[in-house]
Amino acid sequence: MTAAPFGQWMAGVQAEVEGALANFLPQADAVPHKLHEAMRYTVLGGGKRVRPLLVYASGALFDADPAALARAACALEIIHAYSLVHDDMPCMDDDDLRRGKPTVHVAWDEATALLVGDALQAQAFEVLAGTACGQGALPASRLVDMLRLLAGAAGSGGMCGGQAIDLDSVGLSLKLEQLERMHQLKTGALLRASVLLGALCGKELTAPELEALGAYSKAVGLAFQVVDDILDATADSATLGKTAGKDAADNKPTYVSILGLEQSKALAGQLRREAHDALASFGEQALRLRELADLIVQRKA
Ligand code: GRG
Repeated sequence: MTAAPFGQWMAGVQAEVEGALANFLPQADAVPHKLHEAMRYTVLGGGKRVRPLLVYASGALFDADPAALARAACALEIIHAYSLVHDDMPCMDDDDLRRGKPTVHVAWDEATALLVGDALQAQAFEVLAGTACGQGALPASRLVDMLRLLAGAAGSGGMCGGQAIDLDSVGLSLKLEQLERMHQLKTGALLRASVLLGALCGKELTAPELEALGAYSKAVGLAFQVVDDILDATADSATLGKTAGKDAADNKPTYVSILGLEQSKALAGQLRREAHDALASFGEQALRLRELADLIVQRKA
């Protein structure tokens, strides 16, 4: 059977995830209204949904259960959304535009933004833990592995750790390896968790399969950040839906500041090839993961 065009597959996953997110999040008319309204404002109706797309693409390789995939995809997107809210706060990046809308601390206030992030983080684990029962239930031991994977990717050994290093790096001239380490934690850890959680929603993985997915995730995670740095330096705020040129204005080390624009573009191309190579043993089955690597490198926002 011929696979659907990539754009059609992507729109289908995005719509499915949007519906599932709307369902999993607390309703805005439930008390406390303000917090729930701000949580829904944060998560719904925006973003490229790259992490859910990776979950679904990876799950397709392992005959993953659709209900489990939806929960894993939503858990990752909710963690990601919380991180954006906290990252935009005045104590961190101090930004007033996200996904083309005022940031949460601007639309409401700082206390609400803090609570939205806290509540979303807890919500993500509740959503993932729901995989234990009902449709598409996974064995308890598998679910514990998945919860541990998500916690590790989000915590001080992953995204939060990378953010801490990022905040401490302002004004410093980092070496390329140090920059890479920071981004592997800050952005790469959640992208890797997306690929692995998608796979864990399906049949048992072999060690070589796990290794191949790890190599793919590493290449894609770094490519995502290299392209993010390129876009920050070259695109405008309206296209990005967030403030452009912020890295240079904040005196942050980036791939563009260390390598220059042309070498950064070459590096993104090289990482895309590495991502494709890592998938060789999966053959045609890995079509969506290959297409996502291309999207991550070729994206304009
Ligand atoms: C505050 C704990 C904590 C962590 C923050 C994710 C993050 C860590 C900071 C965001 C700042 C930033 C611009 C990071 C670069 C890469 C990145 C995660 C960009 C935003 O992700 P996209 O492009 O956003 O997937 P959308 O809106 O499409 O979901």
